[in-house]
Amino acid sequence: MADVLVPDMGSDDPVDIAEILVKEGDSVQEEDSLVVIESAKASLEVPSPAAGKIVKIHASVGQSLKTGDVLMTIESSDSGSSETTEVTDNQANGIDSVMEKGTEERHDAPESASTGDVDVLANADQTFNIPDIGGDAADVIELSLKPGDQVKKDDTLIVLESAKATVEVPAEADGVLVKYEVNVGDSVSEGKPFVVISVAGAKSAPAEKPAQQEAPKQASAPAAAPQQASAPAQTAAPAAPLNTNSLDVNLSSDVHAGPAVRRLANKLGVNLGLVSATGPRGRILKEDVHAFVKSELSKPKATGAAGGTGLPALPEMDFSQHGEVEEVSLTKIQQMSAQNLHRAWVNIPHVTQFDEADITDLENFRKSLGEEFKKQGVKITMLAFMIKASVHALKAFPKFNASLHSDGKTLIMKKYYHIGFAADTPNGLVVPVIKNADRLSVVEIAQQLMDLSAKARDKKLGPKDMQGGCFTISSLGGIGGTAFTPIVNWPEVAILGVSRSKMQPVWNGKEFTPRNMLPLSLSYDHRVIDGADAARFSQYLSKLLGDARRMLL
Ligand code: CAO
Repeated sequence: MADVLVPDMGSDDPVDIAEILVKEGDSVQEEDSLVVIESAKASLEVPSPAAGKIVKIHASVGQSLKTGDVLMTIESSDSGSSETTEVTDNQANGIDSVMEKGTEERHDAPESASTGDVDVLANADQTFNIPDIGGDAADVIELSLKPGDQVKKDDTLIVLESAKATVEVPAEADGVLVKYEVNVGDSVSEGKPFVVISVAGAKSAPAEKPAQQEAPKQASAPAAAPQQASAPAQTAAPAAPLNTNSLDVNLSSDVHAGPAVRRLANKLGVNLGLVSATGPRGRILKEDVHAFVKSELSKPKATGAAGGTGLPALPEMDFSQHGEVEEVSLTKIQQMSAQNLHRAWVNIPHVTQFDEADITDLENFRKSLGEEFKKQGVKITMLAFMIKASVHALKAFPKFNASLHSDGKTLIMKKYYHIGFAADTPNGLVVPVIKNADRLSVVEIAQQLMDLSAKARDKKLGPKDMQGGCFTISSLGGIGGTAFTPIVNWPEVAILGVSRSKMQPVWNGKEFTPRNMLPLSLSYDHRVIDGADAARFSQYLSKLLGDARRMLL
């Protein structure tokens, strides 16, 4: 038996049980998430210390507990082990370290510099690094302050989100924020410099430039191409890719709120950007979210607007008056997909271009490879060829490998070719990304398709597996259907839907011949791509699939 305890979250404050992800009697694997706990500064999924069965759950949702309190008891499936093991914070992704270790991480602090006369007590720029975040990389989901802001020790500087936790990184000293070294959307890990603070009262040589001078200079300089390229992550329109880690960014990238508040807002469907903050430094408190909901509910329904968004409201329905019903919770992935798809749908003017490709020869070729590669454990599917062909089409039509800047005036043209594919899993839809598909052979792509699909089904995809996509393929060919209208996976500008191929009579100028025709449905962002571009792109793709030798050209 092993007791799972509340890990040290870096302070003596109680933590709330936000979610219990298992029930008594459930079998779990080592590292499966058991409970989500939240403090004022972080939320964390507590992992299982071992494979086994949940014998007893001692905590309930909403309960406040302290470090060391027992959350649940697990019977380890390792029957050889009879000792009682206590699961403690060392398995909880190092959150305690995040909170405590920061003070050891100060770098580049200038040594005390003597002027020859007297030491001058003045502000000095110090660069601070990302503290221990439990080994994994995490995404920057919020820059909580801006250059020129006064910083008090323990003020939140940035918010990070990894696969398992959301963490606010606090300031270690008072001062003035000079600049951030990272952007929202960046993936960071321990040791990466992330902020420069002009620390109050630090000793500095008088020759050193006042920290504040640097920020305005940067701001007024014309933006160079690389700076523009990183801009959308911070300021882009509120639509989001189908990954499981972007919810907070897109709900509220410009607001100042802790993980608990974000989670509450998420649960209530509140856009934090619309909530008035009453906390220090414009920080949104839970009370603010509740007040916002209350005020929205008290608004006369006649306005017909949902949450002040201008969208028509969908009324609450009581289906039980018509017959028996059952309420089933959506999985986390389903909830996030729903948010992301909805955002993309309402923000992007979609058009879908339908086409078909004659894959008779390609399919025969693919089948001829079957046995040979089966021995090597690789199944070469049509999707692998589609990915390869898409890379060629993106090269020929670079606008399809772009993202629209939030200013609506600039396209960010990508010089890399990362292709996502929609994968249907028992927990919902995910989009793993095959990186640098242009450098991979069809066989290597097929191998990665197998590996990433297996990871998706086993819930083993990390944030990195789903980030950075340029273009997505959603293949329903294995299931059926003739055509569909996929939703663009923002910030991409196009997505290719593939339906089931079938033998059809095709007129070759003299007679009808049986050909294997593959239906293609290309949805695109009409702000970026014109209908004529889409028709040309589809035709190009269709020709490539019709004669795969063209991919050698
Ligand atoms: N036409 C005819 N048959 C097809 C086909 C097509 N377009 N695509 C696949 N098939 C066949 C395959 O050849 C395979 O047959 P065999 O087993 O006889 O070889 C069978 O269908 C199953 O293929 P698959 O689905 O296992 O393999 P895949 O590479 O085509 O797809 C994956 C992999 C992960 C994309 C798929 O399993 C999946 O999850 N699809 C659903 C995606 C989805 O939900 N999209 C909607 C998102 S909302 O926009």
